[in-house]
Amino acid sequence: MRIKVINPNTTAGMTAKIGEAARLVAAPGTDILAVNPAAGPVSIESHYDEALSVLGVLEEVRAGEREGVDGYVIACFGDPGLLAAREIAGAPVLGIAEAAMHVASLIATGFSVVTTLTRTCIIAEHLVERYGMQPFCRRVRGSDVPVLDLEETGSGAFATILEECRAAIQEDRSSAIVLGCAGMADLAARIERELGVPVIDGVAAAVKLIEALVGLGVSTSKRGDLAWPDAKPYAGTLASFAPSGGALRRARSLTNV
Ligand code: 2AL
Repeated sequence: MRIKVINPNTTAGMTAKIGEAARLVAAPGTDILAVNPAAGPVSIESHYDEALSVLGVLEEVRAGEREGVDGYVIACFGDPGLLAAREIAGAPVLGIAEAAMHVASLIATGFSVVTTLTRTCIIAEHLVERYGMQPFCRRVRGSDVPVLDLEETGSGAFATILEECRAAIQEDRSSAIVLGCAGMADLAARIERELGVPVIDGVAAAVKLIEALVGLGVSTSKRGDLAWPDAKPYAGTLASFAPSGGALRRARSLTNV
């Protein structure tokens, strides 16, 4: 099975770290393709960054459909472009926020999200609502660690995040932590050892859930709103993004029959 893990920002070092975290949990026989778009923000820390990252995510999913990958992970905690990606993919697509929150809700009655800049808390809070996680999510906490500080040894990011996680356990009545950034993927095991509660990294959670969905033989429904977008032309510099009505995937599955 091949899972394409898409880092929606353009920082290659973070993509490599995300790939390593994915490979650590992947089953034997699962290949992880960790990629990032060539163009776009170096980190995603605002609604604007997030909106502009979506084209790169969709470009990677379109390429993945041509390559015939078996599943996709959108490895940014805002789950940018998730439903659009599902529309254009025949294989299952998961965002790391939805994967992490769902896993946390299965092993604890209450969790806190610990994320990067406080200004991004609203993005996670909107996702808590969208995924129906209000009964489980006790609080979304900003650590005010910038995303790219997670790439710098000596930035003090680990200590700051650890203290925010400790405060979550003490103050929020939470019994699990969801890490609110793909750049924290390498911190989960250390924080878990320090605090003695489950710490969920969405990259690992999403990879295992994709393996489970593929194992169950289920994928995104192509009936209703997640059906292939209707074919139509797109104008100007976005002409290459014009939907083909799912012709590519349908042609491939017909040849496979
Ligand atoms: C993220 C993330 O996961 N990747 C990124 O660039 N920004 N999320 C966040 N809350 O800062």
